[in-house]
Amino acid sequence: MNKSEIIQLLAECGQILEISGASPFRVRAFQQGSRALENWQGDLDQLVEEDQVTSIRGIGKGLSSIIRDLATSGVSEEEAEIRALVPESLLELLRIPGLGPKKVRAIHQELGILTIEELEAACFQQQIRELAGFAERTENVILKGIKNLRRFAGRSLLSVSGLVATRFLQSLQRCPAVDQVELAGSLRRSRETVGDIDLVASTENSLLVRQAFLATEGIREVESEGETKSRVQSEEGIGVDLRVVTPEQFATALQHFTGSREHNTSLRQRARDRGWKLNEYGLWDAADQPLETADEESIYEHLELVSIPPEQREDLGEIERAEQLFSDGQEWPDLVEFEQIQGTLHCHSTWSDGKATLREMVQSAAERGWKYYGTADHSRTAAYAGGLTIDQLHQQRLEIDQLRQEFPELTILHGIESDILTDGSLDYPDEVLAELDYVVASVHSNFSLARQQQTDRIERALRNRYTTVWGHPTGRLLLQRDGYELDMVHLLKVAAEEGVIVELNANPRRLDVDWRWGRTIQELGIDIGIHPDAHSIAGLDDIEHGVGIARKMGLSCQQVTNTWDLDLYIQRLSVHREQAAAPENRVGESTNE
Ligand code: DGT
Ligand code: CA
Ligand code: CA
Ligand code: ZN
Repeated sequence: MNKSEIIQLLAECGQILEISGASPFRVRAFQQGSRALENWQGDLDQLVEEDQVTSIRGIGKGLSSIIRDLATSGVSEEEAEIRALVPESLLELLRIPGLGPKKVRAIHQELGILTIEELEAACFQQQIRELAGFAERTENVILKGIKNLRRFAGRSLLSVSGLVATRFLQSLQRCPAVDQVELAGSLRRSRETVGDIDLVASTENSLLVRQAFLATEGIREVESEGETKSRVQSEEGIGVDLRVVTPEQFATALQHFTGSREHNTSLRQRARDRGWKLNEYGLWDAADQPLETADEESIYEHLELVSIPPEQREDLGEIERAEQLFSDGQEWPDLVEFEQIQGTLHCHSTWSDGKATLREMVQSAAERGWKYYGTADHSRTAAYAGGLTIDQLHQQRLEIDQLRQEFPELTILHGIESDILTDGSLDYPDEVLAELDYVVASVHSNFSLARQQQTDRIERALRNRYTTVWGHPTGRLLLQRDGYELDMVHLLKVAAEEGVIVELNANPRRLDVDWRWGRTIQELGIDIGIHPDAHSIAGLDDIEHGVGIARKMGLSCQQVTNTWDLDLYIQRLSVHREQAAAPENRVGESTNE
């Protein structure tokens, strides 16, 4: 058993013990042990061999023998005993947001509930609200959680599947028999969640390619294998499809397996209208003669279309657009690219709930060669996240003054992520907000307000002259919860009118605002900011996911503020304030002309 499996297993043991009512001391030993192993960087197998597992801080004798057994034989007597303490199906209940081990224990003990289906029935019968520590509200939360669990089952985040895909891609790229290999499917189209990973490879020797694929690290199960098609389940629980084709078929296969299904249907219809035939194996004209398809571009060109970027292939009008561009002799306009990013706003630090200090974050921004970096910790109402008092905000300013001297090449901007309070006001008085370089206004509470109320609340915040950016507009958490109810079209119009930048939150759990609003955003001339909402140095890397979604929105670098040069960027941050001071200058249009 490998390290990540053991980490997972120890954490599960902690949960089982807690459900079973074991001593908090024992529960904590497993929780801490799991975390300790996760934070420890090193070769576990070697440590086990040398019988040095207790040298990891936070792992005692008891745990170390479990870890040793698991690492060497994959089984542990003690682990099996712990597993036997509670029915296995109770662990499934933990996947429902808001249900921790303590609640699951109560539900099981009081009502004898074992499965998600039984829990759902108990909610409908209003039995849960009768339990001590539960309320009517809990029933609704559980029901919604169950619904989401079913709806999202089997999909994974762009970030997770991206990592898994890279692992398989690299192992194929290292195989000398591979001619070309590419990512396809929803991941190549930069969808916000992914059902399974699709890879397409070309070769003259499919056996060697299949062997390389199956030799990739981290395969839980081989579901099928064959000359052209193989499918495995990765240890992360993600399916990986590999198609192996001949070099001549590569372009049409890649096009086909990139999809989307709907895009392909329209494209095939276009071929059929000419009496041609298009499928994953090639393109044939009316006389059944194969047409040259060396790359994807040539497929589109034969069909009198300009080549459409993969992110745009969703059958949402892109084929009509490609036809128009082709007949006008133009190309698909350039979409924003990661290399164009010059900095960002909306990053946290240990001043609030971040894991890295402000200095470490700034250092990393400087090392990335960024031109500007904005820190935006939580505001005072967000007590759960260590929100800053006015006093702390002033102290933070002193540290920033110091860092500005140390990092003269980087423009450090002092901002705040202000909670939008229930009545739509921001979290500090105007004179405090006025001292800041910018304000990201975000909703972090009262998610369940009625649609009109929520819309009014956010509108009020967007109309506040100190609001520079509308942070994670819908508040959704992918695969967990939907966003709050709001009138998006209306609020986007308000943002446009007020000159507020709309955030594309690049945290892979958010990717919010949703890319489907791309067209409306462009029509309204809204400027987007791709912000990582980073709580650690690694979190800054999330910008790349945001860029993928921005490309899916169809945005060019002109529409993404944090690709702009420093001067223009700084000017942009004060547009709302200045406009409010001089209403006759209202723009509401992009200022990047
Ligand atoms: P996913 O995996 O649910 O996130 O979404 P996709 O788009 O990756 O879907 P997937 O993995 O089923 O198939 C990858 C692409 O292959 C899909 O976008 C279009 C193409 N494809 C696969 N099976 C079919 C099919 O039965 N009919 C058509 N027209 N296209 C297919
Ligand atoms: Ca797929
Ligand atoms: Ca697939
Ligand atoms: Zn936030």
